[in-house]
Amino acid sequence: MKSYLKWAAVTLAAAQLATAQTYTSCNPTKKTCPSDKGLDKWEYSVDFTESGSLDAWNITAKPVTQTSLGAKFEIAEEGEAPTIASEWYIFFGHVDVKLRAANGTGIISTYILESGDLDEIDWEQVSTYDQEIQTDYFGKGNTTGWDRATTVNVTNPETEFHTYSIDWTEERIEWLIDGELVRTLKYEDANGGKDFPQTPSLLKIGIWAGGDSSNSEGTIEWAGGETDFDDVPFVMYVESVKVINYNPAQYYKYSDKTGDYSSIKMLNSSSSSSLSNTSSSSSSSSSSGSSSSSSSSSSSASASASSYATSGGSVIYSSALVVSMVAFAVGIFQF
Ligand SMILES: *[C@@H]1O[C@H](CO)[C@@H](O)[C@H](O)[C@H]1NC(C)=O
Ligand SMILES: *[C@@H]1O[C@H](CO)[C@@H](O)[C@H](O)[C@H]1NC(C)=O
Ligand SMILES: *[C@@H]1O[C@H](CO)[C@@H](O)[C@H](O)[C@H]1NC(C)=O
Ligand SMILES: *[C@@H]1O[C@H](CO)[C@@H](O)[C@H](O)[C@H]1NC(C)=O
Ligand SMILES: *[C@@H]1O[C@H](CO)[C@@H](O)[C@H](O)[C@H]1NC(C)=O
Ligand SMILES: CC(=O)N[C@H]1CO[C@H](CO)[C@@H](O)[C@@H]1O
Repeated sequence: MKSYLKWAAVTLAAAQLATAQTYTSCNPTKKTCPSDKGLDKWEYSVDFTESGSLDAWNITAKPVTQTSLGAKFEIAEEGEAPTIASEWYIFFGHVDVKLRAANGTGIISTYILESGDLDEIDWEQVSTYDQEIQTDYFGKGNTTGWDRATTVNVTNPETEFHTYSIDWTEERIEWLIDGELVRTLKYEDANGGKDFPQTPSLLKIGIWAGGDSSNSEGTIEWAGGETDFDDVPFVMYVESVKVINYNPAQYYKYSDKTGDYSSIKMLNSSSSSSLSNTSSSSSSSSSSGSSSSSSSSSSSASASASSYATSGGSVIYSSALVVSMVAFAVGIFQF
């Protein structure tokens, strides 16, 4: 319920957002963007207790290291906000992240799904509150309103590993802890569907200091007080990640600027012949109806592939960008 406060911080920092971890380099509801690179298989999993397991991830802010307890996200001094991101997008799916949150005051252990047009689904553990975690979501970067976040009880999240899950279909989002359902958001309950997260999303995992004294008062309050950097290190461990992509494809293309899931085309570029008639056989058991959005087009597949390769264009300073940053707020502290 308090998480709206954090957005206040960001406006101030807008000028610094170019280095944000959580930004959109191109918002497909505002202009034509390169396609998103998809996870083109049903299932992906990684065990971060194994050496080399971080290699397939984009470490967008250091330090993140591989250890016997899993991927270690360590804040050892003010300004650090270690973060990793997947190199692919998923389009509805199931995510399990087994993690042990950081302790301290004002340290946020988080993972989010986030799309190019700033749809977002969050888990956020605020270290100040030792037996809780928050769920949250945003649709197309809309941060107005007061009722998106919820707080959920969880036993000892900072000393025990728990599996925090998101199960995401075009009908509803479920948040689960160790397999137990703790929240359901229906499509129609998110501003009539308009603000329901529904576009291909990256997975981002990280920690940051919401209680950094340079943050706004509102952010520090949300984080439960100022972080005392004499207490470092603040450490989150992520043991494993398991992802099911309900609509596997090599590329996702926004066919218009609505940001509606039905506008997303799923493309496989390598074998264009096998594309057009795949009628989304993605055995999406829990995402009935997804096939309606699966019209793939072989002719545009290779074009989208090459445009993706040349992606990485300039950052757009949209208001949505400003907004999105905060779920993670990472880049603010990098100066
Ligand atoms: C890794 O992250 C950086 C910074 O956010 C981004 O520019 C780059 O495109 C990402 N690489 C991949 C493969 O996603
Ligand atoms: C977290 O740190 C605070 C202050 O240092 C301490 O009082 C508390 O017991 C710690 N909680 C856990 C779960 O380790
Ligand atoms: C943003 O969210 C608020 C609260 O749910 C809603 O009233 C408003 O219409 C939304 N704005 C847009 C542009 O969707
Ligand atoms: C969550 O924990 C608080 C404090 O222990 C307790 O009062 C509340 O009833 C719990 N809520 C649920 C849903 O278990
Ligand atoms: C793309 O290829 C993957 C892997 O073969 C397959 O699972 C998926 O259904 C295909 N998607 C489309 C839209 O053709
Ligand atoms: C069985 C089937 O759906 N065939 C279609 C495959 O795609 C081509 C081109 O879009 C259609 O013409 C076929 O009808």
